[in-house]
Amino acid sequence: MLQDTSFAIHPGHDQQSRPMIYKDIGALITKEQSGNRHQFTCENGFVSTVFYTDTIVRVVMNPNDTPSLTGSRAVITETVDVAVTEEESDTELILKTSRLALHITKTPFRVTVKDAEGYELVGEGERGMSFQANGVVAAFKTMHPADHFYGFGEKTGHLDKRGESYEMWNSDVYAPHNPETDPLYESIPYFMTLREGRAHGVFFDNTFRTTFDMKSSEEMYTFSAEGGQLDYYIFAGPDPKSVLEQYTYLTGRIPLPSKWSLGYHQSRYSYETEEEVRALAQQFVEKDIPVDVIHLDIHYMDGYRVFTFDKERFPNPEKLIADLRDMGIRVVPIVDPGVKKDSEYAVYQEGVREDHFCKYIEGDIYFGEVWPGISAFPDFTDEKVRSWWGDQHAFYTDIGVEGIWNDMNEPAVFNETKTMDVTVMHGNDGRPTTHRELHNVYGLLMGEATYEGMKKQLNGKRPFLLTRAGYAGVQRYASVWTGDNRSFWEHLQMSLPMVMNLGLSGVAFTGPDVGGFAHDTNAELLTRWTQVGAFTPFFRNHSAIGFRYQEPWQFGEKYEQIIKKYIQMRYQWLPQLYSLFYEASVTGLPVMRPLLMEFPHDEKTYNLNDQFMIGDNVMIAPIMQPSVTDRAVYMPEGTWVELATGEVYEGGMTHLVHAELEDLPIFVKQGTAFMQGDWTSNVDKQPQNVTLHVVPGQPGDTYQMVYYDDDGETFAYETGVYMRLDIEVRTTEDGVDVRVLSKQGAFTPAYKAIKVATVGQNPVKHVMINGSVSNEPVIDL
Ligand code: MIG
Repeated sequence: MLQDTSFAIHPGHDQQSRPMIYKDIGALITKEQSGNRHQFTCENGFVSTVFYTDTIVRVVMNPNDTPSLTGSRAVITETVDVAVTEEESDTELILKTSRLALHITKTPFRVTVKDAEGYELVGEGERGMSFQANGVVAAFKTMHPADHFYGFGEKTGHLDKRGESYEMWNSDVYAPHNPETDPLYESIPYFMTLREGRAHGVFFDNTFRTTFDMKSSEEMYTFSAEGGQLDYYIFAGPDPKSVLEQYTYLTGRIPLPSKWSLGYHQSRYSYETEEEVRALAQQFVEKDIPVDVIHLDIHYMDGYRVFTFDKERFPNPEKLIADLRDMGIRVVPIVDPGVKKDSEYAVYQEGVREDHFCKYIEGDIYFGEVWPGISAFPDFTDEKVRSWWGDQHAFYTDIGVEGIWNDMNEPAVFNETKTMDVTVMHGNDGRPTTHRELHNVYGLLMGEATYEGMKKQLNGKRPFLLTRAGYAGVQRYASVWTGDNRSFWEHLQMSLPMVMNLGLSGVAFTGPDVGGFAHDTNAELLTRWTQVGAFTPFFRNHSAIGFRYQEPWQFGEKYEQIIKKYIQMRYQWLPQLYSLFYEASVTGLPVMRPLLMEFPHDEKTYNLNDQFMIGDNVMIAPIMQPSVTDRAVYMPEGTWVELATGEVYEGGMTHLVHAELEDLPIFVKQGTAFMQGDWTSNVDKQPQNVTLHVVPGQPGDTYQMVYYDDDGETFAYETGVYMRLDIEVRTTEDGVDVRVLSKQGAFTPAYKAIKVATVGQNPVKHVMINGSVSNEPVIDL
């Protein structure tokens, strides 16, 4: 029939396969300047450059209009006054700060970013800023033979991303998580390049679906987006740590977490009744296995309606929460964004009446199917909705909840596309636009709503938020777990580079489901995974419905004892970990680090996937294969002491290290020190004794560290109620010399002194504390 109508000669018929052509920005025509901002009009579009600091520059290209510099959901920092000098010739323009130089050629318009010494960071050559008629914007950048790429948030595969390409589109991916599975739940369009020991960073602040291609060419890498502006920031470095400090200066750092959130978390999809939760808690107490948090997955709700409890399964949640709290355990319930379409359900009623749900442009609410059935989705892109949603959490905080777990916030929807219709219109705080543009920030803004709401309700206590989806800046509100992995050894292995790259992307508080979520775990895997989990920033055992239960005691006495030992070890290390979390909250540096962060000049570390650092001096080399009790460990520069055996290893080479199932190889660099506390009981998490363990090195070795402590749960530290010790440890001819260089803050811990002990086989005749020798050395507080 169609042949008979004009449809037969529809103009779009042959358009599908037409290749899209990139249009180059073309030659520079005119330029203007106002303050930190330079504005360029080119043949085919417009470019702005803005210096944020002397080490951060923003470049924005808009094909159609003068670039807009507002509206970012990731960036929280304004520009500062930066001294910029300008040199111009017929062919070139150079804009320079003390640390960065933009070399701009005029015909064609190309921007190459160098450091002050003229070393190229991000270069453009034959191709530069480009776009397509369909709205795609793209940057083509020179790839150097020695470039290695890191970051990109939550990605599978190895640490070094050279030779890979990635997409950013928050996606609910149940279980596969193969090396090629991409994208996952988080979109962090940021990476760091490491080239011969020197590092710089690039943040592509575009919330559309973006692509990063370090694979298709050896000469060039590209990043592109389906729409919006080509809007990116370059961070000068010059080393991995300064790059991350610069990136997190722009997008924010983690809030200092409560101590309890750094303890062990037990979860299951789901502990289905109050009795089950009580019995679970009781088991931990009886077995004397420390646990700080039990998570409640979706079964606690009444028909999966958020902000409700199922009255049969959980008849008295307030009492449950209070009783668990007396046992030293907090309850963290899950909250999904989908609100059940049910005209008798208060949250839905209010959402409709007050216009809080995402809608099509024509005014109809968008409905999608998730756990509760047909559901509406709050429009977190509007402040009024964020504050409404935040307020709803009084439902939980009123009965003693201090932490929330956000799931399904990509948002995940049970349909072909796995998410909301991209034509849905968001309010976006007065700048309405489609879900296609804002999809990747939905989870971030739900996190903001939840965190800020809880913070208001908790009377000065620190909220804990765990999220699955996010965008750059998510670290300001939430810790991130890496979603639905499986109980495979391969997933244990892959979790290390994934968590390390998240850390390099500003998200310091992360971890995978220990033991694996889907699939049946087994005794050995759970044991080895718990050893790693004891040192990942977020430490939660979680498993899926229909698969084996995997609490610490599920595989018999032998395994239970080993698992218990490592959960306890987590608590012994808490003083050290807490100090590192403090550092992360101040500098953005992750707690768990790839070796390249500490040894950026050592190329052997550039793609070292199966070892990691805790801070700058502790290295962990876990066993992540079945039946294996020996492994190769690469020791970077220095001399390393294995904690359990006292064995000393020379750096700059690989050693074979033995580790039975009960052993986790932990090495500390000689000439450094670390802090541990006595683990006491489940209820009282404040350490009674804290010990500074000094690992003597060569005479003259000096090491500086920060020890931080406070009440662990309130914001009192913001008004000075904390204790920060800057400690220097020096190895002398016949001993060690420990000095407190400074003590700050008004917090007085329960322990009155810090013991000082030495580790390893170097004979130590005496320990000096602040200049005097002592037989029982302590740092008095
Ligand atoms: O796909 O709430 O990633 O941790 O247990 C099911 C049930 C939805 C996905 C989460 C998982 C959680 C599960 N959720």
